[in-house]
Amino acid sequence: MEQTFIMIKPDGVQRGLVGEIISRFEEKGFYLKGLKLMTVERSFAEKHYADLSSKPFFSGLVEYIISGPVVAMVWEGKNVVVTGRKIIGATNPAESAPGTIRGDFAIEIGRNVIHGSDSIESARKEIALWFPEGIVDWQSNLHPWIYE
Ligand code: DAT
Ligand code: MG
Repeated sequence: MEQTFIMIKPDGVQRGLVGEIISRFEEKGFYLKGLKLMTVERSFAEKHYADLSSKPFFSGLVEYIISGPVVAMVWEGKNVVVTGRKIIGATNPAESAPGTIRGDFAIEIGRNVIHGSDSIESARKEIALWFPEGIVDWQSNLHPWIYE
């Protein structure tokens, strides 16, 4: 089944939003397949955001991501990449709808609490980067209550 990479950024961890964010994905019906709290080095953050390296905000973005621990996760489910982005909300919290994570918990683009893969291909790359050890293989017994 489809998987996505979700990361709670340092502001989300510092602000005590880890449980709330995990709950939103869990309650939706997605399956938690990977989870770890970690700090990342500059070179790692630069690799994660390599596609944005030419942007003027790149160095600030990297400083922010390395400024404290983050929670790296893999979530699984039907259409989890696109639906995960909907749960997260628009990149700029000023435009994120209420009810989305960024819409409910963030104000500025440079403190937008959470990352989610933007395509199946980026999810594949990001999961490989953040979980080189692999992820736990387990199946939820709730499956027939969530899928028809
Ligand atoms: P998203 O995180 O919604 O996938 P993105 O991949 O375009 O957005 O950018 C990655 C992060 O970079 C984003 O979460 C916040 C920051 N960012 C994006 N555009 C920015 C901008 N115009 N000014 C400042 N920071 C920005
Ligand atoms: Mg992105």
